[in-house]
Amino acid sequence: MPMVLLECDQDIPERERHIYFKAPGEDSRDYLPAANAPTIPGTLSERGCSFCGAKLVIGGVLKDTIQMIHGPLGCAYDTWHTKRYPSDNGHFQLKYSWSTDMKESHIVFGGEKRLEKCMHEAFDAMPEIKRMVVYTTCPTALIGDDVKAVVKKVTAARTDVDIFTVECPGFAGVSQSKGHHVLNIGWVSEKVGTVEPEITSEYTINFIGDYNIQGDTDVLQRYWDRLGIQVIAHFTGNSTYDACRSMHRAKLNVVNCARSAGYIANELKRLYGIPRLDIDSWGFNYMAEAIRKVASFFGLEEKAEELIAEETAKWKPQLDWYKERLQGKKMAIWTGGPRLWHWTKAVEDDLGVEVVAMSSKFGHEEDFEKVIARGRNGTYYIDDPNELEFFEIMDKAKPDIIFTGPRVGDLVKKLHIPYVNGHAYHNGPYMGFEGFVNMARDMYNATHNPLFRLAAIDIRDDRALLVEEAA
Ligand code: CFM
Repeated sequence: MPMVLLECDQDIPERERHIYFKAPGEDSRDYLPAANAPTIPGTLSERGCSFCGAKLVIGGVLKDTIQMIHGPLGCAYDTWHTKRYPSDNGHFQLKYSWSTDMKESHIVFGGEKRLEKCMHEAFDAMPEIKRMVVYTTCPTALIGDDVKAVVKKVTAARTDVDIFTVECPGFAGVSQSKGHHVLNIGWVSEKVGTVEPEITSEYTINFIGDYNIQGDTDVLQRYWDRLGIQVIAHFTGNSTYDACRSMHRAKLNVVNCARSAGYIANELKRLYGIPRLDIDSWGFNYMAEAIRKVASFFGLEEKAEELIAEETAKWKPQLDWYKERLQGKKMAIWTGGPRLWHWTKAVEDDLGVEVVAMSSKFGHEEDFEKVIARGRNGTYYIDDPNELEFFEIMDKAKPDIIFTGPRVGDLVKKLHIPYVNGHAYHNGPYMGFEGFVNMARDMYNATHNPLFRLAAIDIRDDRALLVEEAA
């Protein structure tokens, strides 16, 4: 009985197809959870919308670009500043967001004029910024505003600007995953190949599917620099709009998040013949393996070994200190999808932590293939979970720590289980050698924090206090 029908799902038995419990000796190919499917009516999904997948995850990371969101104010507000992807130009992209603030009359009479006015206003207000991404949202897509025609007009009036249009309203797909796809394909077909980069090394890569969460990109950039590898474009951590237009000139595409950006790597291979190399950037073993793979493509094996030895000598003692104290702890990962397969073996091998439950909001079946192959027996694998399932699984799996976002994090607090932000991190970066020490430190601080035990005491009950004092 490897697929699981939870107690709370008795009224929506279709949910059984989405929850797998891995047992020894099974052929897991027979039991892949259904994924990337429409959410079942009756279940309160934790998913985001397709527009969010394009804007919050990929487009909004660009550090020199106006993000014009053609829709009601909430679409702009709710995809702004919840994600921490800093940049080396003063975090322009974190400070600002733009909305056409569509109201009822604009919906009735059309919003094209309003969009045109807003685009000019934004460029006038920020004269040093010459790049813009315009997004449609549910209402403006439904009323049929011709955004591309407006972009054409504005570009004709301002010859020094470049504008990219993302037509991916919230309802375009079953989750944010659709937004990744639309942005990837749109960008590679309309923008890649329109700028020529300055080539400074014979070893050139694009680093794809890394969004500089709390400085991840910066850590990896130091490794590429030491190997003498030039990064033509980061897609899109700490990146400029124009760097991403010159991706066609790299010799290799190195892919971290295959879910959100595997599409552009595949297209770059198809259109320009650039090979794709997937890596894992979290964890000591994985990071070393990644550096070896990239270096061996260019014949830089020796330099790679030096780098790995140096970084290991510097950070391994700290990692081991945490490993000693985290050994045997149980962990749940409740995020988007890829971090499940990036992390489960990394925390097991490098920290001795067992991952006992993993849920993916929008991963596809291929993500479940990867995570089930890498994950342990006796672990739950869940697609598109709801809140009641979360509580029931936590009760069964009993993790000591949960990696998830602030929304599920609030539920976690009610259970008096420590939580670490698995999306934007607590105190990152988490990638690379030093990053994984940060991740271990945050796990240690969370699991050893006495507040969680104290917070679980009902202070209305004097006896509980007495028991606590006696302890
Ligand atoms: Fe890729 Fe990401 Fe992730 Fe993701 Fe995300 Fe994310 Fe995630 Mo939150 S791009 S798929 S859409 S690794 S925002 S930085 S943490 S759910 S597992």
